[in-house]
Amino acid sequence: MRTLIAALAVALLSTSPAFAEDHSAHAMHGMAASAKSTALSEGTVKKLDKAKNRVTIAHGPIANLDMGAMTMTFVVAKPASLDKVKVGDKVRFQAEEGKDDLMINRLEVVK
Ligand SMILES: [Cu+2]
Repeated sequence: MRTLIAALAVALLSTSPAFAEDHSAHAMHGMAASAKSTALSEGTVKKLDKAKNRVTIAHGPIANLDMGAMTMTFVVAKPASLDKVKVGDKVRFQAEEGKDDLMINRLEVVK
């Protein structure tokens, strides 16, 4: 009985490399990831620091960063985008990992 189980385990292990090289599964992964990273998150502007190019936002969940709702400060990729918003504005934004901090690539006011 013990040898039968061992043989089964070997058989299972030897099939797994083939499964890992399933290219269609990889393609699906790529699609899901890119759809996620372009998703916009929502929040409210709490503070603007144009000198340091930062904005503090009380944000909802950010799916692409696996982040829950919280208030935090982001660096803004395009300084001019801070001219369009003011404290209290509801915004939609796209954030991703920057060099040191999380970076906002896209920021728009919700009307
Ligand atoms: Cu956060």
